[in-house]
Amino acid sequence: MYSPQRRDFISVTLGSQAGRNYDNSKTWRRQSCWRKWKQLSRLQRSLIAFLFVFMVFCGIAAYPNLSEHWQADEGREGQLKQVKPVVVPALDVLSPKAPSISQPQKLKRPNVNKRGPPFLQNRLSKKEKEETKIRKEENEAEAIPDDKDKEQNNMISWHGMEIAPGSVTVALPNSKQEKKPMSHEKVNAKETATVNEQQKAVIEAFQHAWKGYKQYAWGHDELKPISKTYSEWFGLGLTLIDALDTMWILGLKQEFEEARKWVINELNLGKSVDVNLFETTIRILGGLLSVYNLTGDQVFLDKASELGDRLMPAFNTPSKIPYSDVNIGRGTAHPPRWTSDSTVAEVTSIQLEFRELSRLTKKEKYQAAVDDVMKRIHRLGGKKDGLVPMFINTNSGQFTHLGVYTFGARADSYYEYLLKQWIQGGRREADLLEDYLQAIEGVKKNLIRKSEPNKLTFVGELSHNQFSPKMDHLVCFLPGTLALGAHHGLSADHMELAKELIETCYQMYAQIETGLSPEIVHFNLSPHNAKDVEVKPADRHNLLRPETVESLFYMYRFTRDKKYQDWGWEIFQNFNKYTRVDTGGYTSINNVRSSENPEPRDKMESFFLGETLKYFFLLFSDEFNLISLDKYIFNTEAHILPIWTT
Ligand code: DMJ
Repeated sequence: MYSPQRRDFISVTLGSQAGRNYDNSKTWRRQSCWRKWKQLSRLQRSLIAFLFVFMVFCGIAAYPNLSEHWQADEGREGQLKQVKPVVVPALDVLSPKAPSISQPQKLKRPNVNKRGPPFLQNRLSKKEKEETKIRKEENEAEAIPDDKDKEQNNMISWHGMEIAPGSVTVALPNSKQEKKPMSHEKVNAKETATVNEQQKAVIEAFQHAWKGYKQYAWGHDELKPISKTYSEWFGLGLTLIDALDTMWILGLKQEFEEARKWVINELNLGKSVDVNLFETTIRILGGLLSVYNLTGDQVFLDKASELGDRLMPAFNTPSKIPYSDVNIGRGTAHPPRWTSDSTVAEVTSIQLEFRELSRLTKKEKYQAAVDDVMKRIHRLGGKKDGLVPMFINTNSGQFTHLGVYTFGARADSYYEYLLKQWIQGGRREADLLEDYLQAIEGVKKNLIRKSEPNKLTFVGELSHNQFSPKMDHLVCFLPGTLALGAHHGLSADHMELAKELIETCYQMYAQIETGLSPEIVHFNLSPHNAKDVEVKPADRHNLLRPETVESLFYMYRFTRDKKYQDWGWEIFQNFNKYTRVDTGGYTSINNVRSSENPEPRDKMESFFLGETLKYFFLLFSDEFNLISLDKYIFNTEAHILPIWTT
């Protein structure tokens, strides 16, 4: 409340003004000010005069800084006005140098709004501080984006969630850079993005496949599109989970939401069922981790964490080399009935996922288990120039069936995961790199040949020193992996080999009647034969596999040579021509050599949605930061995991 005295003062003042006709004229204001000035004491007038002079002085001193600041602001505004808004919904990633109009508002969102585990957010902000420090020390000429650029790289999805951090890789290696901690950049996603005609065709294909799955196989492992039913492998909704991150990337909001609800309400990881450790890890654990990393939605990390725990009994073996099978409900594990061997590719292609699970949960046990497998294999005898046999015994921990070497089934992703673990871990784990480099020298020395008459470079197999010109379609992951290694600073020779091999993989489609590759080809080594590629009757099937499309994606990203997109488009059209089922879904086929009757097998593998269509979508994109290969790696099932920065 006011005191009575104060109230009087106010009422007198107001009363004198209220009694006037207030016209706000300059004359009235001038007269009133002058009268007030004269009413002041000499001391009051001197004080006011002094303050006035002081303020004028300060104003003159501050002028140069202010004017710079204003000029800078004007410049930024000018820049923002030039950016065109984008129109088509799909998740996309901005180039660090291409801010959108909406971004500055997003920057103001406080950190607390970030979804994702609190420890991750804390680490991020610490990391950002460290980076600022490191950046200040770095030479400006390294052209690292400034903090504003970094902030503009926050990734916002169409759910309004900020995407959990990726990390950064690096400008490529000189030894000085190798030793520095890698800086962390967040990535920005537009809520909308341009999607070109080819990408739209991929979205349509996905929706067609999803339509069949939803109608006839919802919540089951695989769609049988011809018989309009499903098949069960583990009973864990394999296709649905494999497809989650693809839907996210393609911007299929409604489908994603429905699938997410199924994961929350229906996915039962406690059921008593024997699952294959490798397949469950790459498809389900990898799928859950990927979509968690893209969305920051805790539900996916919780499920991943539960699954990780349920898979851990597989490592309870005398050698610590895991069994192939685990009952996730009962917590028991065992090898296949007929042997105590595990497949080398299987026990060495679960590492990216278990390591990432440790990072996210801060529980070391997952990473410790899989790192132990790699260490043992690193030390093991029985390799040939870095090439590994296909089997390893879970009791002795030794390789078995020595003398047979392939880059195809049962060994393939061992090589892929050597490189990708090295990249995932920030390119520090020297043993992984050493094993990878040795293996690539080993493949060059022992398995690479050229076919006749067209001199296609291919990767054959070795069985007890006998060379076989047999190449699985699975081997077509290799050009992509070689290119990825070269991008991360390994020898330029790797890129040259990658270019030769991707040409061969493309020819495995182009030289076949349906334009689709068989599962296995035999290359011709005789100068008297007319054709490079031969297909045995038992190998004529096509399972909608991704490897060639995967490698085309890497090759296009790194070379920007449009021919890789063109080859991919041809293959995509042939999938549509020969494997699309009218009532929904796509089917694997038995005979790629018959365009008249390719013989549908009535099965849509989960990797068609998880991998093949995802790689097509990314291949056709010219947004080179859409899932940047400097920030993410793909697991062997095309699930997206961040490259670590610490
Ligand atoms: C997928 O499950 C994975 O890509 C795996 O590495 C190999 N087989 C299929 C795809 O062909």
